[in-house]
Amino acid sequence: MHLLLLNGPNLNLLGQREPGLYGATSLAAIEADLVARAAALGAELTCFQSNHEGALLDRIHATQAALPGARVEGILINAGAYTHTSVALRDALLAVAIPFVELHLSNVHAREPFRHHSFLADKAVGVVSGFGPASYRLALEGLLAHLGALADGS
Ligand code: CA2
Repeated sequence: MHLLLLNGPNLNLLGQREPGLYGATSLAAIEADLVARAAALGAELTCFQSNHEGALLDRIHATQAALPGARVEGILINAGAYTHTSVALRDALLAVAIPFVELHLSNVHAREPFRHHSFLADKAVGVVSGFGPASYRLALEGLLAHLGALADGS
């Protein structure tokens, strides 16, 4: 089972700025924790972060390459601000037709109205928002439960 974790703009700053809002844990620490948790659950997780919309699209497209290890069965995505703006990201995720979970560190519904809309949420398996770094773990568990249920035919 291969999974992909995507992080969007500014999430490389985690742990360095605004700890009151986004926590004190770095993205590298979140990624390392999630890779280990995924391995313990029998999945191989690849991580990718970019501040550029096109780079995120290219990484999603790369899951379709005919290279060993390119294909992934599921995607975890914290698209950051692109969640609320990017039709292109929505189209890329729909084009590859890989089940994905949208996640956020903060509770976007407790924040400004412009964060209440997501261009991804209605196409996601599910959305996790508001649990800080634990959102990543909960999203991983949810995605694996979904993929496991698909494999079982239930
Ligand atoms: O809560 C989340 O995970 C968000 O995806 C974070 C985005 C925000 O635009 C979304 O509405 C919700 C912002 C990421 C900014 O990341 C920073 C990390 C540390 C310091 C400053 C920004």
